[in-house]
Amino acid sequence: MKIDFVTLFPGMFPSVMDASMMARAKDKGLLQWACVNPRDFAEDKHHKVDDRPYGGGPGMLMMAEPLEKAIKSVKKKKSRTILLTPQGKTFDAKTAVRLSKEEHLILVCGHYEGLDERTEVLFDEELSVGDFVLTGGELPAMLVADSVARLVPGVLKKEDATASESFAAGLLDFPQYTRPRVWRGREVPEVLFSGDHKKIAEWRQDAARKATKKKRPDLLERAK
Ligand code: 4G0
Repeated sequence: MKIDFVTLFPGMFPSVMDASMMARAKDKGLLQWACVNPRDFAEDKHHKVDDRPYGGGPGMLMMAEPLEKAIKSVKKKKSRTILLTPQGKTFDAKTAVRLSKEEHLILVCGHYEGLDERTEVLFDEELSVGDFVLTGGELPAMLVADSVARLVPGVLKKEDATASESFAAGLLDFPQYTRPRVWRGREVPEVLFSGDHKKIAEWRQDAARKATKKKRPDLLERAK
């Protein structure tokens, strides 16, 4: 998969996109990424990318022209172009699975008070990572990239991949424990030492259901 970020702040990306899992995906040749800056496509001498809203009001808007040129410079036949905006559909595990099957994502990061409304024709879809406003779409874009990249076949070790499906299936993961066997007087559940894999699997399924009911009852409601 290739991911192009359209952003006025390309300096924000390497620390996240070249760390940990993303680095692994890149090293294995499963993921490439790059940034394209609309400012490089602004044709006036000040490289202007924002302007004041017609009709008045506070703040600035991103101009259509530099954004369109930046997107066009990376767009291919099979690209999917996505705007990160508080006005988009909420991103979730199911969306991540769908996007992980694309060969090229163009993630467009808005800034200021938003974009000229007419730029909507540039996007295949609009996504939000939650009902709150940030100073820019960069963090949402990297969040989407991380969540999608770990689902690209070969990026995760196989066992982990199934864990992610459990969220898509509407349940939290089962609780897990590592050494020491007792911590602050709290013991690891006895069944996990039984060596009985069938019993352990049953315990985990039940524990996942209980954890979901306690921490995220809304997920169980939605599954009905
Ligand atoms: C476009 C996404 C981009 C429009 C982006 C703001 C939160 C999210 C931006 C606006 C963002 C999110 C209309 C304020 C940049 N903030 N929740 N900020 N408007 O995914």
